[in-house]
Amino acid sequence: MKSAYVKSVYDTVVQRNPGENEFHQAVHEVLDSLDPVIAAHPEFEKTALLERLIEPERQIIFRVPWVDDSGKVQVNRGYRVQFNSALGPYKGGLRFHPSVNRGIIKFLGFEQIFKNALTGLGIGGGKGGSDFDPHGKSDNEVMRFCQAFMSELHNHIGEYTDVPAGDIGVGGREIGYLFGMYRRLEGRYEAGVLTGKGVGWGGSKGRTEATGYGLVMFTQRMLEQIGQGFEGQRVVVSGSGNVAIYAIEKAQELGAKVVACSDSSGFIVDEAGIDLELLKQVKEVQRERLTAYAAARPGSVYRTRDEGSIWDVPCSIALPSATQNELSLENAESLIKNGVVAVAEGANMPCEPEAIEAFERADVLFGPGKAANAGGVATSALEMEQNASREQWSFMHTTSRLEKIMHDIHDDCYETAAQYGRSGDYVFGANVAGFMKVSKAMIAQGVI
Ligand code: NDP
Ligand code: 2IT
Repeated sequence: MKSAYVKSVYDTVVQRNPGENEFHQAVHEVLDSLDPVIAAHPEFEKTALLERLIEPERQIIFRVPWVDDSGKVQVNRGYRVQFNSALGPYKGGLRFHPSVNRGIIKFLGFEQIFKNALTGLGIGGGKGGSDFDPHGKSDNEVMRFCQAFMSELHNHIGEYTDVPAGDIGVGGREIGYLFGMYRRLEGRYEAGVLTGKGVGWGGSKGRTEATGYGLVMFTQRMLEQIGQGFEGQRVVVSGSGNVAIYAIEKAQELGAKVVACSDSSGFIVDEAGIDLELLKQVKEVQRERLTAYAAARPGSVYRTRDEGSIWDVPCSIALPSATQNELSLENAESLIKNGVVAVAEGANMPCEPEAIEAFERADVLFGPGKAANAGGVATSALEMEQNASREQWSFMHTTSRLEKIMHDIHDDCYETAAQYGRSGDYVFGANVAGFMKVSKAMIAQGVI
């Protein structure tokens, strides 16, 4: 960060948002890319563009009281950060995880501004969630929690204002309960208020698969730049949730062998290649841990987090798809030593800044989350398009639109980086390309 203006904006972020480390980290990375852009555009400083960009338009924090199965009243905290609506209604997922706090929701909302801009689909940036932990809760508890959460959230969302979707801990089941409560409270069928709905009641075919598929499509396009593809590659995917499962599915479809995946307790290594049907059965149907996969799959090995790291499993492509800051410098060095060729982020900000620098130094292709995992939110926008036109597209139609969007995002990032003499730097390309779209709209719309 060389520009005094950019530096002062970053100092303000740290000072005004104490303790929100993930938010500082996400802002730092974007501002770091913006130096040359700010130098070429004095109007940004004049209109306090960066100061406006780093301050959410609105932050809503609310109490969520609900009754557990034993009759005890539980109280969680709910969040919705409506970060930027210059390009369209706020759009972004809801995360239910005990680690959720204001800084985490703000980092996610901030990333979402640029990611959504990159899709070119007219969506602003927002994020929300709660420190509620769905693990070990009964279906009825999850339903009561979702209803309590929506009894406040419904005041702040709508097809033209803010459109939430899933993220960690929020999948099809939760979106169903949330939508049901919204419909009851509002007394009308406003399909476009949430995305990730079930196919058959407003959901889009291909939304479940979209983030993981899009991640692999983006990575495939990066690999083409060096004359490679997924065929014959050895792949490690962290996580075993929505993003990870469909990244594994697409990578396998393109001829790769995926040998490892993880959950928050540990990871499995399956040298024969992950049995996807078994993985789906264990995770999506039984809602079980990966230990259940290892128990059912001869030849696979389970290791706890204390017994090792998934990033020590040799691979040529790594797709971190669990959570933020799950891949450290030490992990990056291990991947590089083992010959990794490409790393692309399925999760939001899974690689620590020092890990990204190490990949760049070692000339490893690196796809940042705000570009590589944009397929989920892009397909959410396609779901909104179908809701508005009362149409239902085929799976083929949606995934071919997704593929074109991912290729366009790749090319936009690649060409933007090249324009500034930073060929191959997708972090720079994604930050600058996303920023230019949002900043142009903000300037055109005046001081708002
Ligand atoms: P899921 O809840 O479906 O799965 C999350 C996976 O990550 C689980 O395997 C979970 O393990 C693991 N995980 C969660 N927290 C931690 C942690 N603190 N340490 C280690 N592992 C952890 O979520 P998604 O697959 O939807 O989301 C994964 C990532 O992708 C997130 O970063 C999310 O923001 C991002 N993302 C999601 C999109 C979507 O459309 N769903 C779109 C774009 C990005 P366990 O079960 O043990 O908790
Ligand atoms: O991080 C993300 O992009 C998501 N969780 C998906 C958001 C969405 O609105 O589909």
